[in-house]
Amino acid sequence: MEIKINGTKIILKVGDITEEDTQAIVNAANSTLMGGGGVDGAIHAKGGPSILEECKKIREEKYPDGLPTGEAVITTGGNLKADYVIHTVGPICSRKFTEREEKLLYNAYYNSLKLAKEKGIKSISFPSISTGAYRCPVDKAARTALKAVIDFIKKEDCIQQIRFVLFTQDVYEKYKEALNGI
Ligand code: AR6
Repeated sequence: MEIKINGTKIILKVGDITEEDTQAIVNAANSTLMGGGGVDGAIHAKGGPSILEECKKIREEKYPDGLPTGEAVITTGGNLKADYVIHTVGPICSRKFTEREEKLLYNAYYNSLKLAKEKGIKSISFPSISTGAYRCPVDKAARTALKAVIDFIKKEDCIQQIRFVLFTQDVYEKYKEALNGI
């Protein structure tokens, strides 16, 4: 499914984000930036060790205590098709989704897009941040994700294409419902 708002195409698809050929892909990382499971594990495994080296440097130079939830940083894409990986940290929901989790998740998407804009990135792919290991409810997380993206592109027309690359049909359907409801 796809829609166009303000010159930016929003695309929802089922797929593996590590295969995307957008200029940047977004990693659902954790504060350590040292890798993990899920999307994070897949990105580091396919992208190779240079991504981790850059993450270590970012930790040393800018975030010795870890990347705060809702913030974003950028590395190159190593061996991936994408030129860049934007690493962000979503909230740990453990199934609850109060205003606090909503705001932090919103920030994770919005700050990733702000960083993409600063780097002149024209196309970007997002996974469904925080809905795996961090257990945010997918329907609510989908609405927040789409709201953040749409708010951003209503203000900025710099990014041409934003993809949501969803791992399963089930998650895809939830995003589709959320987009239809906006
Ligand atoms: N491509 C697209 N989506 C994927 C892929 C993939 N290759 N692999 C998994 N997903 P998660 P989180 C989906 O757990 O909830 C890590 O250990 C997955 O099915 O990757 O933000 C980090 O290091 C789910 O729908 O991210 C953190 O510690 C969605 O991506 C923690 O998990 C997000 O699942 C972050 O947890």
